[in-house]
Amino acid sequence: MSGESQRVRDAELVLRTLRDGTNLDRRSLFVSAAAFGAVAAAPALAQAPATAPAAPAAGAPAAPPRRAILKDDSRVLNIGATVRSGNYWNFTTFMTPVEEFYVRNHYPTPIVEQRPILARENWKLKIHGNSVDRPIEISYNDLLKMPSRTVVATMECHGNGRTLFWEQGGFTGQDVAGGNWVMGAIGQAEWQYVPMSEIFARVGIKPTAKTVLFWSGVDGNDMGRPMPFADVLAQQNDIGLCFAMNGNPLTPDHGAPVRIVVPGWGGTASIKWVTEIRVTDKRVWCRLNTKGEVFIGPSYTAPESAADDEFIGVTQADIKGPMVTWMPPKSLITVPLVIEKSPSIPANYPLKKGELPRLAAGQQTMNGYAWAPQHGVRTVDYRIDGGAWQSATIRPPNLGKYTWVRFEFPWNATAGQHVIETRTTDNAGTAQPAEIPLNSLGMANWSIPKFRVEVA
Ligand SMILES: Nc1nc2c(c(=O)[nH]1)N[C@H]1C(S)=C(S)[C@@H](COP(=O)(O)O)O[C@H]1N2
Ligand SMILES: [Mo]
Repeated sequence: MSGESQRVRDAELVLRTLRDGTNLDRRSLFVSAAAFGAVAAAPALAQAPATAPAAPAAGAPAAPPRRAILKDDSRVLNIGATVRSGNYWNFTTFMTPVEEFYVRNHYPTPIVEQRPILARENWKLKIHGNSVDRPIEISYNDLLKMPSRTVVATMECHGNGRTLFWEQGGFTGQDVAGGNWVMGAIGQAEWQYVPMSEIFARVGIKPTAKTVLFWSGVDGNDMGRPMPFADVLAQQNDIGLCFAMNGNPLTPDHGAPVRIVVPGWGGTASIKWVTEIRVTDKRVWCRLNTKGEVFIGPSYTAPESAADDEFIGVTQADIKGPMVTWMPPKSLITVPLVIEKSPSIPANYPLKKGELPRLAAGQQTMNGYAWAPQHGVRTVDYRIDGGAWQSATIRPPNLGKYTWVRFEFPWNATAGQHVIETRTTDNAGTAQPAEIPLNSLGMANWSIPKFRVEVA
């Protein structure tokens, strides 16, 4: 089957699944594995007590400071002022509820009261550039009138798994800098979007097109990212202007009213609060593709720029390494990773520094997630205490290459400490490696994760 017909088939399956409930109804995609009748003896994790907030100082209470992220912190992991990770050890559902979805902001979530352009009735998107035949400006209502599609896809920050450099890669906080996401900067949602193919047909693209610049400029004046036109064209039905997540309008934290979604690429390509798309015959450099979200290290070579390239807020000297693109194959089991060597530990992490998660002895089912959005998941393997690799069972549904799959395997846990490793192999035959070379921003660590547990 050709890639295109496979994709159309996947899209039809998703639509049938979500709209008509032919195979599964929408609700079933959000219920836990146990409710599907899978073996229910999931390991019980010891829960650390929540840290009590500091008591307010005596006197009249000050007005609460403006929150940088609006969603409720009770269901996400607070790893920094503008960053929330997912509590992946609690994940059970195929789709990630929006309230449990990670948020990665370079600046505080912009709110309508401060940025009126984000109100649906004010929002405008400019589509222009020297490789566009008929520049247009469209409103939110114009966008909703255009043909849209849905895709069920993971969204993952490139920095997800940075923790593995510190905990098992032998690197320090000096070698690798950035937020300690652990493994929760990933979620899966149904994204509804107007595909770029519609936009391109409407404005007309000249053969000179080299770059598509997706630009916000609302949360911060350097927030936007160029994508090679050829890469957008190759996925022109899958990349688009997204206005709904899991069937509801986007929330402010996730880019309301409209964001870009680039399925399969690291989250940084999926520009939130988008206001402008520019198609140009120049290569374009800005913070995110020069020094912000790039591979910097001895095994990577920085790309070279040409004399007529365009620079937005950066210079040639800022080009430090190749930009991040597709997310590689990865896997996890729903057990919190032991954190003992990382430079920091998230305040509301369920384990203290160096503490191992505790499981009950006996026969149980271990659950996990695997994804490989460039080619799709072929197999998932696991091993215990460095023993032989064995096949995990992949649980349906699997809605195509952009979706993650849940997997499980039985384990008869005996008392003592154990190490569980998981490994995804994708449909191109690429398997997660034991280690990956250093990159100082800690991007895309896809090495085999080691989950240490204590069985009592
Ligand atoms: N305008 C804007 N878009 C942005 C960002 C941002 O800070 N500002 N962060 C990017 C990064 S690095 C990621 S990983 C994703 C996160 O999307 P989410 O917060 O909806 O999960 O948004 C991307 N789009
Ligand atoms: Mo990101």
